[in-house]
Amino acid sequence: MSNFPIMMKSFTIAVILSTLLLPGIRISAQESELHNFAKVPENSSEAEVVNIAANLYPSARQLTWQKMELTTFLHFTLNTYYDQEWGHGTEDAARFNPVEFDARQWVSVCKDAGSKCVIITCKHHDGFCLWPSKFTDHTVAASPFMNGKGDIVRDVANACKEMGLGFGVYLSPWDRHEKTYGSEAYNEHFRNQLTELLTEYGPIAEVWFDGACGEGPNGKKQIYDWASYYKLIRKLQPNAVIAIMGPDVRWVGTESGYGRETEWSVVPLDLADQDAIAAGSQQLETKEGFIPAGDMTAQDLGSRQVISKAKNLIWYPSEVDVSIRPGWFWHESENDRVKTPEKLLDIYFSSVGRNSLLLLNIPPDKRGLIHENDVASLKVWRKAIDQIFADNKASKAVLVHDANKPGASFQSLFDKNIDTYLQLRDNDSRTLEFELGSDKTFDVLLLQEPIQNGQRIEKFRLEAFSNEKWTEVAKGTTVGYKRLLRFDPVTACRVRLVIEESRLEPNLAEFGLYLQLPVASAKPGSASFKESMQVSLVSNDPGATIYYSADGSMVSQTSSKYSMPISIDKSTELKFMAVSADGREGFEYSSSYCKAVHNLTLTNAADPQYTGGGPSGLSDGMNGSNDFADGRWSGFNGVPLDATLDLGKVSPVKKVSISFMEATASWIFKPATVRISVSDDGINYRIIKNLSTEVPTKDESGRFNVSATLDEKARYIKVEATPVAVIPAWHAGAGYKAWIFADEITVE
Ligand code: FUL
Repeated sequence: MSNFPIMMKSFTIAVILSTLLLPGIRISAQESELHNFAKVPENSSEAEVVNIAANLYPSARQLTWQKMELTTFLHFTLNTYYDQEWGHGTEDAARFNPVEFDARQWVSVCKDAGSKCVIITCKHHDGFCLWPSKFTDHTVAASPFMNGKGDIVRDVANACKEMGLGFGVYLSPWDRHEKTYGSEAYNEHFRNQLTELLTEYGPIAEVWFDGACGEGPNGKKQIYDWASYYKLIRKLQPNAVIAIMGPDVRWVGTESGYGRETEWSVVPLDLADQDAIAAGSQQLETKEGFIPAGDMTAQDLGSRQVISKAKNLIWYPSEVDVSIRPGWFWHESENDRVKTPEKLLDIYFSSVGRNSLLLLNIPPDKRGLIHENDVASLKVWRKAIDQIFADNKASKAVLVHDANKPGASFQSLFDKNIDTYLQLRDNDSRTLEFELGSDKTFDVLLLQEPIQNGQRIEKFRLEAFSNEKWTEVAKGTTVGYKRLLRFDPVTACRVRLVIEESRLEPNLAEFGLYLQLPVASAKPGSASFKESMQVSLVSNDPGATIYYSADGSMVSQTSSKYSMPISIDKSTELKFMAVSADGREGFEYSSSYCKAVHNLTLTNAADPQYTGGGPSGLSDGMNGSNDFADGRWSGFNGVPLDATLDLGKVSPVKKVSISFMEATASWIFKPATVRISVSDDGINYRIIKNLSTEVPTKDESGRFNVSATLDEKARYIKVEATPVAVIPAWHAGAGYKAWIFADEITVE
């Protein structure tokens, strides 16, 4: 583990989920029905196993699900009002009152973002139901929301229907409120609630079961009767996929938004009871279901090496779930931590572009609306995706390839339809050479396999012909439903795709070459200065025009056009955006330039990664946000903070304050000691505050503010803070140097 600040939350959840996968269940079904499940005969050779894997393909419901590409989660419950992530089950329903609730706003925001299905937390772990369930009192009916007459689930289901989106339900098996939890009666209770949701709200596209399983109100854990839940779902909503703790859709294994580079949809399913597996597979009108086994967080789930040892193989595709904010639920304090459109785009490339479906969480706020910041980020994100994928540079390409094969038509590679595809029957045809017509510039490769016939490609590369030679520009392993690769821009009029390895003959449904959006950047980036400074704006696209604003307003194509370095002599936030010659707008970026409030000197410079904007960052009039990496915080690793402010002349001083960050999970501790002193001559100091803190004994986060009030005159102010000696024994970084993060020193 490095000694840099790191985030640990998703790791914790990953562990919770991965350790809760349960063993199999005995149920029966006809194996002959199954084409997404196969038993591997004993003593099969690797080639035979690979042959079996390459012939598995998704069920109709799995295929429909995969084609959606993007779905959205709505996490909303009493947690939203209690500012927490996991409720205890004891929360008061009287607090639940989304007075501006507008399900149509929720669903239209999701739809505009490109989502094809909305999944709502009908019941989270706290047991509070967003519909008036007849089987518990802990529901919206007991809340002031619409005088107890409301039904959030119904309104969201109706809005989805109206706007043509699928509707899905998250029903947490773990229930910290329900008295019967921990007994067989709870299984009945859970089935009753499932039945309500599956019979009273129209078609259900997805049922999402969480793996988190803790204790109920009486301290007992529940043994879930999964098979009976699956049976019920298959009976009442046969088209619904059952996700995560379910047979149809697999959790990718992290909550980061990033899938595996090599992602196979066929993975081993090795349970002891063969009949149970056969019966439980996610097939057609299958009788019931099965519990997935194994560690979903492993890096390699489906390579030849892994499947050659399998006794059973299943088509079990991956879903990437991630929240647009740090938390799954809305928190006021996270309004400024909504993922940027650029981050969301990176997630898109790394989930949808890695053979997974992206399930993006957009949590409604206390008012009952999706917050403006989330809406704004989603809009720009969607526009970016649409702009990038609007123009396939290969769509007019001529395929230099013998296409006279049964069913072969190279036009099928550009028709955005995986039902039509090219069959690559022999070794010679595994190199597809395209003439693009003229020189084209591109930096994205898109490939899709017709997964209705299975997933086969194991290794490929893309080469471009320029300067009279072929050069490799990208390479990858699996393709599956969709593979997107980004690389440095290439200009060429001929390219070739070489499929180097495949399980049986490969099929290719789509081939695309695209160009990402132009990027603008400032040189230098955010900084603080004493008198004035010059800032240049540049773009990675030499033909792009850069627009900027210096008054905090959003940049558009009516903002100032950049032509020469900008001179800055007061604290300014510059915003800028590049627009390509063909009118494609890049993201808006910003850099802050802060004029030093006071002359500041540091005995130990801040770590180069966390300079707080430069040598005056601790006294530039700008406060750090809740994100230690926002560029405003000054970080000191294992060395004391020793700052001296010079007010220029002896002046009245009433208060001196400084803020520290505490984020022990990221190795950032509050200082062990803090001392503030003042002086008239910079030599003789009078101490006005001196304190020591206790070393934390568990993870802690937040701000730690220190201030001193006085009523005297001084010219120099000194702030000294020492770090804890080493990270304490209970911590993963035990024995390493701790960080101090500080911002901002204010003098009143
Ligand atoms: C986790 C839950 O514990 C979180 O609260 C959230 O619902 C996430 C999608 O799944 O397991």
